[in-house]
Amino acid sequence: MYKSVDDEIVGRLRDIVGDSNVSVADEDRETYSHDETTGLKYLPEVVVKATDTAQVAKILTLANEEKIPVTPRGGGTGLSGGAVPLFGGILLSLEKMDRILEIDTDNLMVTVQPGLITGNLQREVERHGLFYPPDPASLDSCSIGGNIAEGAGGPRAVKYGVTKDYVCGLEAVLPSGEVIRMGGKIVKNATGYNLMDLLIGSEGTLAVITEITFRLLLLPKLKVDLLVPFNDLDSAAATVSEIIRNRVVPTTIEFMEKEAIKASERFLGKQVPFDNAEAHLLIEVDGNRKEDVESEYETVGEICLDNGAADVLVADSSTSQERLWEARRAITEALEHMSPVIVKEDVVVPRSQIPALLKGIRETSERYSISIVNFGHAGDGNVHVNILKRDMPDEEWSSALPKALKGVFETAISLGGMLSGEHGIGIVKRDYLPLALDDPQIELMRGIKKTFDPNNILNPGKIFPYSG
Ligand code: 2HG
Ligand code: ZN
Repeated sequence: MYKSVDDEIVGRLRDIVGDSNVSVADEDRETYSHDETTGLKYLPEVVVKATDTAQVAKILTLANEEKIPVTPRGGGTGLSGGAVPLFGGILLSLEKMDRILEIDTDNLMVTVQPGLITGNLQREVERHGLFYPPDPASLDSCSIGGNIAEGAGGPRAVKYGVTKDYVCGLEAVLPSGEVIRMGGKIVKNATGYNLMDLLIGSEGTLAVITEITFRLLLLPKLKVDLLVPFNDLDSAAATVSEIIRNRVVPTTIEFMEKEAIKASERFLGKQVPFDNAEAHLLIEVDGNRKEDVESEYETVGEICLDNGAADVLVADSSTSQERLWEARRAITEALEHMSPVIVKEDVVVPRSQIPALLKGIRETSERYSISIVNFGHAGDGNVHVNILKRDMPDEEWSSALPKALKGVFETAISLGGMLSGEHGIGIVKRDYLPLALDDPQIELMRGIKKTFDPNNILNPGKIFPYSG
C-alpha cells in the first residue's frame, strides 16, 4: 500500500536536508526503530533530520506525492509507541530544531522549536524569573514537541495543569506540505474552530509541529517537599482524596508503592527514608511567602498524620529535594531492571476515585496472579500501573496479560476515567480505544484524520483500532 524508499527518494531527501541529515545506515535505523515503550521495534527505511520548517514542508510534500509513511519524532521517550515507525518509511527527527527563538518578558511568552529538551526550556526561562510548570519525569531527555504531540503531563499537574494548558500558539506543517499558524502570543482566542487544541495530543497523526509559543508564569520563590510514609496502602490512597477534599491544592501529590521505591533504591544505589513503608506520598507545596508555604505544608502534614501516616519528613533545601525527586523519576527505568518485560499503563480517574481505582487494580492483580506495581500522579487521578512479567512462564503471561489489562481499563472507565492521562494511545492501547470512546466519537476522529491526511501518510497505525 505504501511506496518503499528507494535510492531516488533518498537522493531527493538529501537534496532537501543535505547529505549529513539523511541516513540509511543500519545502526541509525536501529536507533530510531523504538522509543521507550518496551518490546516495540520497527525499522524505518530512512532517517531524516530536518533543521527548519521549510525542510519539513518539502519532506511532507514529497512523502504525500509518493505515498511514503512519515513518523515524526522528538526525544523518543514516549511510552505508547507514538514515535515508532510501524510501516517503515521516513523517520522524521525534529531533534536539530531545538532553539529557543524568543523569551518575551513583556508578554510572559516563550517561542521555541519542537526539538528543544523540556528541562532546558524550564532552566532558561527560570533565569528570567519565569516558570514553565509542566514537568514530565523524562524532562531531561524528552522534547517539547513530543510533549505536545502526546499530551504530556507530570507531577505538577495537580496545581498547574499539563502541557496543553500552556500552549498559546503553534506552527505546524500539514501532510500536504502547507504550513499553518494557529493562535500566537495571545491568551484569549475565540476565532473559529480551535485547531490548536486538536493538534495537541494528536500523536503526530495530523500535522508536524514546527514552532510553539507557550505562556509562562512567574517563578514561585519557595518550595517545600514532604515525604510521607504509610504502613498501609489504603490509608495512603485515602489521604490523597482527603487533601483535596480539605481544599488544599499542593503542587504535586505523588504516590509510590513500596516495590517502586525499592526498585529505585537498588537502581540508584541510594536509600530512601522509611523504605519499608507500604507506600509513600511525595507532596510539594510552593508559593512566595514563607508563612503561606509553611501554613500549607503544616496543614497537609496534619491531614497525613490524621489519616495514618507513619511520619512526615520535610525537605526544604534544594539538595534534599533533588534527592527525593531523583528517586521518584528513576522509577520507570528501575522497574525495567526488575522485569525486562513490563507493560506501563497510565489510566486516569476523578481524584476522589483513587482509593477505588487502587483497590480494583489490586483485585485484578490477585485474580490473574500477575505482578502489578503502582506509582504516579495520584493527586490528579493519574496512576502508572506497571504490569511486570518477572519470571512468569511465557504462556501464562500471554494469557493473563490481556485479561489484566482489560480489568485495569474497565475499572478506570467504570469510575469515570480514561485509558491514558499523559502517555497517549499510540500502538499499545489502540485496540482498547472502543472501551473508552463510543463509535460516533471514534468515527468523528477517523473523519478528522482523513480531512488532514487523506493519503494516511502521517504516523499511520496509531490511535485507531487496527483494521488490517
Ligand atoms: C512518570 O511519571 C512517567 O514517571 C513514566 O510518566 C511512567 O513508567 C511509567 O509508567
Ligand atoms: Zn507520569
